[in-house]
Amino acid sequence: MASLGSWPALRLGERLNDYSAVVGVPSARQKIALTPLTGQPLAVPPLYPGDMVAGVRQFELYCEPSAHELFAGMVTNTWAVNHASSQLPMLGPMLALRRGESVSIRYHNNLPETTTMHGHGMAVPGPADGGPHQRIAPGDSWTASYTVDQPACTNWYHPHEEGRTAPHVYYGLAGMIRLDDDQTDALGLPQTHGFDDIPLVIQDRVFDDDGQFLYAPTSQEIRMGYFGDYILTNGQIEPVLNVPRGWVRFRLLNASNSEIWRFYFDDDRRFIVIAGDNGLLPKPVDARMLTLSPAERAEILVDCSRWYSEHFDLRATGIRGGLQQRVLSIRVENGAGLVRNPPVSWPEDDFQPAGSAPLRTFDLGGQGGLRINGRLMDMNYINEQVPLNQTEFWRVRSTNGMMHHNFHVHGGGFRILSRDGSSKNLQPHERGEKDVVYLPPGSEVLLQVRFLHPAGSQNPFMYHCHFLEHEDAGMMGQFTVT
Ligand SMILES: [Cu+2]
Repeated sequence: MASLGSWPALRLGERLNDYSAVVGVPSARQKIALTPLTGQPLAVPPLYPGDMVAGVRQFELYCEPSAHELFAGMVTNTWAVNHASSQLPMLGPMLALRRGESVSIRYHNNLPETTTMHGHGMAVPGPADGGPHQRIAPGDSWTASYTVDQPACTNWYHPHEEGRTAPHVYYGLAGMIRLDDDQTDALGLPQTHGFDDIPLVIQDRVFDDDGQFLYAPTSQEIRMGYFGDYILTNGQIEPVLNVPRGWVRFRLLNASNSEIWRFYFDDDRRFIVIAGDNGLLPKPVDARMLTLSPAERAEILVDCSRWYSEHFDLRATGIRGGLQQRVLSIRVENGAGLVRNPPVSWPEDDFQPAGSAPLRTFDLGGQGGLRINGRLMDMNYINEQVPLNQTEFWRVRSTNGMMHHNFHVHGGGFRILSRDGSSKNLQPHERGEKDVVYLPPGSEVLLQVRFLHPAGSQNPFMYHCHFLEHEDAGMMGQFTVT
C-alpha cells in the first residue's frame, strides 16, 4: 500500500480535459409544457444481495412493464426490472456481487418483445455475457452463471438486443452492479449503501405531450445524437438527497443513449475521483469536473462536512445537446457521517505497460459514418479472432471529423495507453482499468487489452460504439477468444 499523505491537502496537479471545443449543435426541439415533479427524495435503487443457495448467490430479475409519475397528473409508461417485487417505477435493483463468489443471475422476460440482458463490465466467458446471442423471448428466461473474478468496481446491466438496444434502455431497462472485494473494503471508503454510498444513474429523455417517453430519432439524430429535454437521476427529475456530515461517495453512471455529460457542483467545490469503469484508479485524483460518455462510470468522494455550504447541487451539462440541469440537490444533515477522513493509503497499481505486442486497428467511421473497419454488424460474421490470455494493442481511430463515438469491449477491460499520441491527454478517470473509451471527432486512442475468458463463435464477445443509436445502426463487431 502506498501512502497518500493527508487527503484534504491532496493536489495531484491534474485537471480534467475540457471538451468544450467540441460542443455539438443544440437541439432545436421545443420543450413541451409539462410540470415535472422535482424536489422529491432521491430514489436509491435497492441493494439486492440475492439468495445464497448451495454456495451460489442467486438473483431473480424480472423485466416487466411498469409505470412512473414524473409529471403532475400524468403516468409515464416504463419498463423496469423487478417492478412487482420492489415497486420500481423504472430501472432495476443494484446487484451486490463479491469477488470470488459464484453467482447465478436469472433474467425473466415479461415484456412484449425479445430482449437480452448484458452484464456490462463483467469479465466473464462468452456464454454468460448476455450479448446479442443470448436472446430471451417473451415469457422465457436466461441465466448468467459465473464466478466473480475481477477487482471491486461499479458495473451495470442493460439490454443488448441486436438493433433494439436503444429503445429498450430508453424505456427504462438498466440497473447497477456493485462489485466488492476485500482489498477495497479495507480502505475505509464510504460504503454504506444509500447513506454515504450513493449510486446515480444519469439519463436524458424526450417526452411527448402525454408525458410518455418519445423515442423517435431522425436519421440526423441517429448520426449526431438523440438528446433529451430532461435529465433523469435514478429515474427522477431534480431529486433531493440528505447526506451526513462527512465524506460521501457517489457512483456515477452515464446511462444516456448518446449524450456526453460534464458533471460539476454549483459551488465549484473540488472532489476526489477514486475509480473509473472497472476499478480503483492508480491514484485518487483531485478534480472540479468530470466528463463521462455513454456507459462510462466514475466513483467520486465529496467532502460534505461543515467547512462547505450545507446546500449544494450536482449539475450536468450535455456537451453535445447543450442541456444544463440540476442532477441532484444535496442537503447536509446534522448527523455525523461514518467516514470523517478519506483513506491515507492506496493499493499499488500492478499494471505493466507492454513494450511490444500484436496490434489491431479499429477505424470508426467509413461509409455513412457508422461502420467499424468498413463493416456493419453481422450476427453471422466473426470480425476478429483474439488469442486467450495474450496481451495486444488495440488502436481505435475516429476517422470522421464531425461525429462523436466511443468504444466498448466485452469480455474484459483494458488500459488506455495514450490519447492522440500521449498519455498526458488522458482524463483522470481514464487512468485505471476501463471498458469504454470516449473518442471525440478525429481522435485516436491506444489500448492495451488481454482477455482471460474464452468466447467461441456461438457466443462471441462484442466491440461497439456505446452511443446506442450508433450501436443499433450497426456500429458493432464480434470477436472470439480462444
Ligand atoms: Cu458512435
